[in-house]
Amino acid sequence: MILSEEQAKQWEEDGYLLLKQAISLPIIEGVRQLFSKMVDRIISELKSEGLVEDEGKNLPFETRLLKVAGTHANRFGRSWRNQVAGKAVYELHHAEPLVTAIGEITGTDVIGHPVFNARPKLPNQQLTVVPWHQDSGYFGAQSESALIPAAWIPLVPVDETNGCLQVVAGSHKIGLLNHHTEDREGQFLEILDSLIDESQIITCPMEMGDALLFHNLTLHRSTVHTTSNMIRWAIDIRYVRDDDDAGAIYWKDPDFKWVIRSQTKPITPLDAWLAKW
Ligand SMILES: O=C(O)CCC(=O)C(=O)O
Repeated sequence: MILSEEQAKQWEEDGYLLLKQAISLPIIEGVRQLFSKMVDRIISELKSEGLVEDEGKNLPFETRLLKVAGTHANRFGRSWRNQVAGKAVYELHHAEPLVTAIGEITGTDVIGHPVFNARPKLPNQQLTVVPWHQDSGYFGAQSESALIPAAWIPLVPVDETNGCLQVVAGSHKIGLLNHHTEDREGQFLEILDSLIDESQIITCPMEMGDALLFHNLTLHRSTVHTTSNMIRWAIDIRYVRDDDDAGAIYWKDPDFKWVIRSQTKPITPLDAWLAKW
């Protein structure tokens, strides 16, 4: 077993778990490089439109999109998926000991969920302020009884100044709440702030290599990024307990199952997964 008794109990009772050093740094680096290629494409596009001059080719991943694109970054969206569906993301879903921990949490074969998001969060950017929500708010009511654990993985060190995650401990036990959208830039689904038990809010600073696991009913959000000089990069990925209803957002081919670890089923190869995007 990878998870201690205490960790397993925390998952059950609190609906979240911070796994320290769950992913090796070379795997994290692979994801950073994949996202850097998307930054290259964004900056080339802005350059070809005459919106930027210096492409900042020597700037680090932590600052380039901010320093070169600035507010033009907004038009490329609050999160990316299809644009960055590449080998490094597949490998991240296979990372150890994360996968073993997920298998212990679900108690089944490890099955990948299609929803993942690359999230560049720029300083003081309203577009990427994510309000309180449960992931099942997006997946639909049929996912309420499913187990769809998320792993939120920072690609830079994060804390309360640059928009780390907050969770509400124990909120996975209150069932699926009503979600709505407000007239805000990101148009995220959200719940009423008055439903939050403030005494249970946990702020989660993290290092690179850490993964924050949370249940599909656990309330979470990310706050404003208040530093001025770097991008908070993160990726969130998901798994689903085998044979659970993975929700409205699932592969268009109902027979496709992304098998990540199994004793009895063949493991889905990279090219089969890539073909789904
Ligand atoms: O990364 C963020 O800012 C928000 C992440 C989130 O809400 C999620 O993974 O569901």
